[in-house]
Amino acid sequence: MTRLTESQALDLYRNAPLEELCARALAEKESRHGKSVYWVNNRQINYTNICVLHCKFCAFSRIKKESPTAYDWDHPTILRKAEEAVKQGAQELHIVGGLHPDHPFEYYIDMLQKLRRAFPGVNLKAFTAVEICHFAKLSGRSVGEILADLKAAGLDALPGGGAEILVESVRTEICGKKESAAEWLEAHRAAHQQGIPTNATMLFGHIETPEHRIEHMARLRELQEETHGFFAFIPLVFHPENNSLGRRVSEKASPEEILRTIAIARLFLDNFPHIKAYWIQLGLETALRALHGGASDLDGTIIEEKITHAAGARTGTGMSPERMRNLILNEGLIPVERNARYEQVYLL
Ligand code: V47
Ligand code: SF4
Repeated sequence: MTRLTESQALDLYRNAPLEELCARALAEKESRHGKSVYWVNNRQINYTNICVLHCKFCAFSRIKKESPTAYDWDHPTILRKAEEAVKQGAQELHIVGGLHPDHPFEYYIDMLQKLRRAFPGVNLKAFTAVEICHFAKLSGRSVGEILADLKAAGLDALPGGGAEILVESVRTEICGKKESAAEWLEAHRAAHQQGIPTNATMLFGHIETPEHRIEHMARLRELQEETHGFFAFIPLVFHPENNSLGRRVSEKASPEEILRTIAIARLFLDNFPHIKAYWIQLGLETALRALHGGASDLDGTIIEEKITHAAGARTGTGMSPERMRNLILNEGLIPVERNARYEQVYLL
């Protein structure tokens, strides 16, 4: 397939009939992955909701440590949650949280070292680019040094959060104090250069336009061309409850809009191995439809999730591995269990 230009992608996004768009994206997905659909037995650990920022779309964070709903799990609590997951066969711990004002960088190194020592076989997919930049600022060190120390402590991969929309005008509107688009991309470039694979998200369905979404994907495609360090692209559906942006945008993206976004991502991001249908945010029904329209990954069993649920997600959280496998089989597709590094898991 010849590479889509931004204007061709925009034209397809706006004008192609949904069925045709999905069929084209499915053909592209099948040419790489056949009938396989990847999933992971995982747990999210959102270790604190205390955050120095106040992004307008975020219902999860608390600025004041004294707030009755603020929390900051200590290391024994984090280890207990990890242990519960590992006992259930988890291959990945997805660890992200707010930008805590006080914890020194050593606190996070200590967290990873304890987890690595206790659970040598589990992948640690931890800290978004925004957290990495926060650690760098707090400790007065470079992003590269921070990543090297985290890798030595056991980090396997970075999750894709914090990207939002990688267009400065939109970023200023929705999360003006957050790292810039260039800083987010630079942190991922630095991770890839050190052999740390990462994912990339896109928060859509708020004030951004289709042009912004394509520009976002274009910046990712460009970086991927240079580093080949991204595994998956994950469209995140803006949830409007309990956050100030939701007062301006009260409707969630429709299933059609979601399916179009997944399909365009598959076609435009031709150098990304995986497009993820994150069922927690898409809703299970739409996530399963997306498997027939370009998506190759369903994310995981999750167990616990706080960020989207604070903003009104109704999808529940825990899903058993058996249900995950059966859902994929029922779609006529082949479930492939993976870890955070997309290595296939063979259960003995
Ligand atoms: O960074 C915050 C987003 C992200 C809202 O890398 C919201 O495998 C919707 O990054 N509505 C966290 N989204 C989730 C995330 C993620 C999820 C699954 C897999 C991976 C991966 C990464 O959630 C945040 C932010 O962009 N978010 N508030 C909201 N109201
Ligand atoms: Fe803090 Fe992340 Fe929420 Fe922004 S999205 S306020 S950085 S927890």
